[in-house]
Parts: sequence; structure tokens; C-alpha cells
Amino acid sequence: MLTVFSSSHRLHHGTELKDGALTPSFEKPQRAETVLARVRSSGLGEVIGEQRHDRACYVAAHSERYVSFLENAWDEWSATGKTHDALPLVWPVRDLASAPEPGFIDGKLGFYAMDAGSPITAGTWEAVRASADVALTAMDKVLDGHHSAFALCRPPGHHAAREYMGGYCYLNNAAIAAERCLAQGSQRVAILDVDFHHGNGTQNIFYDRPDVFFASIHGDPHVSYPYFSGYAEETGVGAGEGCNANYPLARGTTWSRFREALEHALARIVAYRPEQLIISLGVDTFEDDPISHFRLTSEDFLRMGQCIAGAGLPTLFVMEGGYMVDEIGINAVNTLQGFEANT
Ligand code: OKP
Ligand code: ZN
Repeated sequence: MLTVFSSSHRLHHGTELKDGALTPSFEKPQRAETVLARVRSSGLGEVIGEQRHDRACYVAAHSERYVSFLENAWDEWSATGKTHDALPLVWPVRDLASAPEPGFIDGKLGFYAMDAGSPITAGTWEAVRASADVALTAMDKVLDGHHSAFALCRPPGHHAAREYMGGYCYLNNAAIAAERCLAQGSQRVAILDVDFHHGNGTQNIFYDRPDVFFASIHGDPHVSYPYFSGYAEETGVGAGEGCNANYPLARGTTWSRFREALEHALARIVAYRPEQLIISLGVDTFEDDPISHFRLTSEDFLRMGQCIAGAGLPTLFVMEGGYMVDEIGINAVNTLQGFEANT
């Protein structure tokens, strides 16, 4: 399987609030390097760099003003004399949600964020756009006839909605890849999110649309981040009704229960008859992940890849989460090798 990777991810390394203190983020550069090393040592296949894509490819999944915010945020922040990471401090909660866009960076940060998990640093935009370009480049290979490809994206994307960042995410790489398929003539695309956390951003982008089916298997939002979306009752709205499927599972979930949800989601995807399948591949469902609560083993990821291959669809794998740095390379590549073994 072909892998697409960008060394520009190293330009982004930020902090996060953990237990009330600023510490280096769990979402760190070593994650992507570990996965790349495993791709190479396992002989998965060729690794190529990203091709730069038009800004319009990002705006397909996001609003124009949000992309502009991401492009300019660091300059606006550093113009106020600050040299540390930009983090939001105030959010437009329920009764304030219709407020207009603020004109000053402190207000903009909260306006375009769901949490304080996505710091903006000097190199963030360059890394973020390279990550989206990695997904687009890999998607183009699938659209050119490759049966599968691996977009080794960092930072991840699935918490990024049409108009806000959060949960280490800025641009939604999987959604941008799906929009690429539609722009190239596909009628229907499916996205399956197997990251431990609900793909709230992807759900947000396609919630009212019938041309992208979204399914997500994740920790029950009643007790797991992102807390405010991911319930089974969220099935889409308007023309998108029936095109969104959530599988919230209990803490401590092991492969047998995960597999049931996976097979159910894949059956729904096959019935939808998409032309391409995009997998939001988070491996934070691993038993030793430091911030998640499922209990999959490294062997289970081989099985997951085999199940996904059973759908028989041209498939793009997009890297999302996974924070047990020593094992994420093994677990991500196991998924890809399980897929190839059953293709
Ligand atoms: C990203 B992905 C807020 C941090 C809360 C965020 C978890 C994001 C997971 N300060 N934790 O889905 O793996
Ligand atoms: Zn996650």
C-alpha cells in the first residue's frame, strides 16, 4: 500500500491543558515519526511526499472565514506581543451562539474553537495545510485507480467542523478527501471513523447531506470526549436524514463488541453503495492508550483491517489519533496489513 507523508508536520508541536496545567500535548511529532518508521520497517510499500493543492480544496469542507482565521491566527496573535501558543479563553455558549465574528484575535480564537485542545503556534498553519495535502494526495491516488492508500496525516482532523477547531484538529483531512471525490465526479462517498473519540467534526460537515454517509464507532459521549455529540439518536437532518450512524460503546469495550459495531457499520456502508470509502484511522482504541478507554490488542487491529477489506471498496486510510507512542506504528500498520491480506 502506498503511503503519503509530509515532514512539515514537525512544524506543529503545542501545549494542552491537562488537569489545569499547561503541558506538552499528547498529540506530538513523535507520533507520526513512529508510524512512518513502522511503515518502512514492515515493507508496507512506497512512501511519497504530498502535493500542494488549491486552498479551494479546504474551503470545500470548511467556511471561507474559518480557513482565513487559521491562515492568519498566528500573525494576529504574535502582533499583540505574545510568543507562546495561542489558546482560546472564552466561548460563545448556548445563548450567545448567534453572536457575530469578533474583530480581535482573543475573541476569534473562542469563536472558531470547541475547546482549548488545538493550540496555534508559529508553524501550525504550514503543518495543518500539509496534513490536508497529504490526505488529498493519497485520495488522488485512489481516484487514479489504486485500490487503497494511507494518508499519514498529522495533525489529525476528525474533530474539526465546518467552522471550528478542537481536539488537536484544525482542517478535517477525511472530509476534505471526501469532497475531493465528489469534485472528481463521485455520487456517493462513505467515511467510517474507528478512532476512540467521536468524529464530531466530520458529522457536523455532512450532517444535512445525502452524498456522504458517515459512521463512527467511539466511546459513549456520556462519559467520553467530546461529550456533546456521538449519540446513536444523531442520524442526520433534512436531506441527510439516515446518512449518519453513531455507535457509542462503553468504557472497557474489547474486540468482540467493537467487531459487532464494525460489521454493522460496514453493512450499512455497503448498502449505501459508495464509490469510495475513507477510514478515519485512530488507533487510540488500543488497550494501553493513555487518554482513551477501549481495550483492543495489537492483533485486533489486523482483524479490523480484514473486516474493512470485506467491504470491497477503494479505500483511503487517514491517520487520526493514537497516543501510546511506542505502539501506534504497530497498530496502524497492522490495520493496513490486515486490509491487504484480505484484498
Ligand atoms: C483527538 B483524537 C482538551 C483536551 C481534551 C482531547 C482529546 C482529543 C482526541 N484540553 N482531550 O480523536 O484522537
Ligand atoms: Zn481519538
